[in-house]
Amino acid sequence: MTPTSSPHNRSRPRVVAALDLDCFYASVAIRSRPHLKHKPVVIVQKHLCVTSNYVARQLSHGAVQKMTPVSKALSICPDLVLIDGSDLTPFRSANQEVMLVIREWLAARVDAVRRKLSVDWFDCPCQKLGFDEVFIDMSRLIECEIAVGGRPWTFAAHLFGRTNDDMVRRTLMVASQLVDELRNKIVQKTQLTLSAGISESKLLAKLAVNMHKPNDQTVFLPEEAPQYIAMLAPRKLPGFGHATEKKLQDWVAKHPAMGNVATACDVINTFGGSEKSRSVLASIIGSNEFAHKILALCRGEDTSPVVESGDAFKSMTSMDSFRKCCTMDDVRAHIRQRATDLVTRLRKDWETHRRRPNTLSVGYRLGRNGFQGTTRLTTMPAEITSLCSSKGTNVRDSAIDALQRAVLHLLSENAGISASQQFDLTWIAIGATNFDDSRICKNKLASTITSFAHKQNSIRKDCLIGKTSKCGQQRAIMKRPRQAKQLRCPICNRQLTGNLLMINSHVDHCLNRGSGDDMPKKARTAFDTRRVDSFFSKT
Ligand code: TTP
Ligand code: MG
Repeated sequence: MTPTSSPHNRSRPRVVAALDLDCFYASVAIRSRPHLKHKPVVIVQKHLCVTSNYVARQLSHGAVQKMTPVSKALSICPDLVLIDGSDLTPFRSANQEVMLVIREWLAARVDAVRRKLSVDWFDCPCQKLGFDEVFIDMSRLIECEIAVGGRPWTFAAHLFGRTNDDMVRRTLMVASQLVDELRNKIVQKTQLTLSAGISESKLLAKLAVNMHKPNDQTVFLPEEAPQYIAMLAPRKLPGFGHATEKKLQDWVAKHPAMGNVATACDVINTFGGSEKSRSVLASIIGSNEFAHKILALCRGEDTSPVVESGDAFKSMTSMDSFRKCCTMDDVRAHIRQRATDLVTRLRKDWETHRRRPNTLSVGYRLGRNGFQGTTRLTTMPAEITSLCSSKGTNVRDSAIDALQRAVLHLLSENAGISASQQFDLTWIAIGATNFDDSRICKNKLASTITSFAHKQNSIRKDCLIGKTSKCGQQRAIMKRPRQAKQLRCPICNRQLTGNLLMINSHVDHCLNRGSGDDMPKKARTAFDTRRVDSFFSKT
């Protein structure tokens, strides 16, 4: 078992719990409509049932699983109850409720053992993954619980795998008892059920969470995990996404003599044998670092830490896609809806966290350009941030107006969306990111990055001059965008450096991978053939 890196006890086994709420959107919707509890219910976004409750999943005449098209779901079960899930507000709030219960419960447990053992306060890092999943690093807590003693020698979970190591067994046993208590607490406080996986790493905990669903939990005893993982299809591994699978399959189809990628073991045999084959893998998937991660995953190795993600979202995005949007009236109406949503959330966020975003991101897609979208960043206009942190309905409307203007301007500058042009807008995403503490925000705003529109103008101007004179070329170099400091990608939340062109190109790349913290999963999957690839890159 992997030891933790605590300076106090280097041999302490590591314990990670993965929690996943059951049929999350459906549970939240049914909670406020208790008469639907025993009926088959689906949550609909566009023409898709993004989730279904377990009554619908267990129908005797055919299951309605999540991600079933509505027409197909209705043909399976004409009595199905359809609930519109386009407004994510209730799901977002439910996520916050659950996180609060988890934090309070962990704090109470830590406080109890700390007093008994007279040790300093410590935190149990919690890492959120989307709206309904969270990893908790319980290593230190379990170590203290064992030191306090008095817990029964029984597992409170289904068991998978085996171990001969008594320390590992005892540690995961106590962890299963604690996670069971935590799950009961969450159900009692929120009426939402959840499932859990408990093991030594995020990888194994995440595999375990789906083994007994709903409302149950599984301990993955890790001794033979590599052998188990070797037989899995690589796509089953969290972190190994559809796009990676496709690239590898395409490559082996062209090079059948080189091996295959049907199982994790095949991936290791094909690409893990030598430096040369590893670099082939890196060239197929486009990154050395990622190739290394893929091979480690296939071997069942995962030492990635649970990174505390905080309760405040690092970025907020409001997005929608449409079949047809070719007139300025339609564009304005769509932008207004997204702007209203984002401003409402920014105002709520101000009330709770007293922070303001420095950066506005605008994503768009023109035509049926596959899943490719483009995102542009610009400084969040000071008018919007100050209106979002002031009280009053008029103020709110003014903030929406200002945001709508800023987005329209950016779309006209970058995507040629204007009354004089023909266009076919099929997706839009308006986001706020790069949040600052309000006090720092005042000074930093407008100075950290230069307005994207301004940059575009100066770059265009410089290019023209550069074409005509040597002196102009020199000027173009002189006038390159300044280095942007401390800018966060609104999608993957990484700290970015470089000029705005580089940053925008990173965001485009990221968007097409789709790893946004705050992006609903459907949107992520829609734009991202490699969504799950970002599982580990988030850590
Ligand atoms: P999941 O945890 O994948 O699904 P779930 O919680 O509904 O069901 P399970 O009991 O199997 O965990 O996703 C969480 C929520 O995210 C889900 O309720 C609806 C939403 N979602 C999307 O919007 N799009 C998607 O593609 C998926 C998979 C989920
Ligand atoms: Mg779930």
